[in-house]
Amino acid sequence: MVLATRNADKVAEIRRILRLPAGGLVSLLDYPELPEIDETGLTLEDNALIKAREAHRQTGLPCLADDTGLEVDALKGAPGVFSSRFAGPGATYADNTAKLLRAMEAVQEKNRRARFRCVVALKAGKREEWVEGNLEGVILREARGDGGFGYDPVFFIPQAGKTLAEMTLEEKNAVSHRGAAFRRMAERLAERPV
Ligand code: ITT
Repeated sequence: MVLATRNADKVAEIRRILRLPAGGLVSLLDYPELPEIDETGLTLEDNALIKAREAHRQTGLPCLADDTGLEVDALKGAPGVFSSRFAGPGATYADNTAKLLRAMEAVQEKNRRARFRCVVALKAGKREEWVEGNLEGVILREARGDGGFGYDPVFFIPQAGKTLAEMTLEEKNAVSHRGAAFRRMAERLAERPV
């Protein structure tokens, strides 16, 4: 199976979620010659399917894709499907997080709820399926911790008393949107292999 992503942070997490050995997960990082996939969809489901279909077309192999968005209630669900480009094309994780904190400066504590939503799509021959995993949390006013990636340093989990960036990889995977979604997809594949 090919994981249709070039995000090395996602690959590292997914490898551990699926308990695969080092080098045991092939991704588009292993196919540098293939062109970038345009994420033209308006929903996470659309973009996950676009990535899985296109990688399947390019490689001929069964493909899985992950599309993830941070939905902030006070921003009416933004950045959502635009999470990777919130601060513009080519934005870094730090640029996006800084823009998020600025946009939320005037938002009171009780209104800072947000969630990560991760959609994982499968494309194998004619077969197309997708599953979802969610994680609820609160956006802090400043970054805490240096683990994880993306918006993790400002995403606080009240039940854990930590941000995702203050968790170990195992702790994050046990509670995360991506952990839930990939475990669901692994169950589907165990019931009905490709
Ligand atoms: P691929 O499309 O190649 O998979 P990407 O980084 O563009 O890589 P997405 O389109 O799913 O992936 O963008 C989601 C963005 O949301 C990502 O760039 C991060 O900024 C953020 N993100 C995704 N998962 C996250 C996580 O577990 N924790 C924190 N931020 C995350």
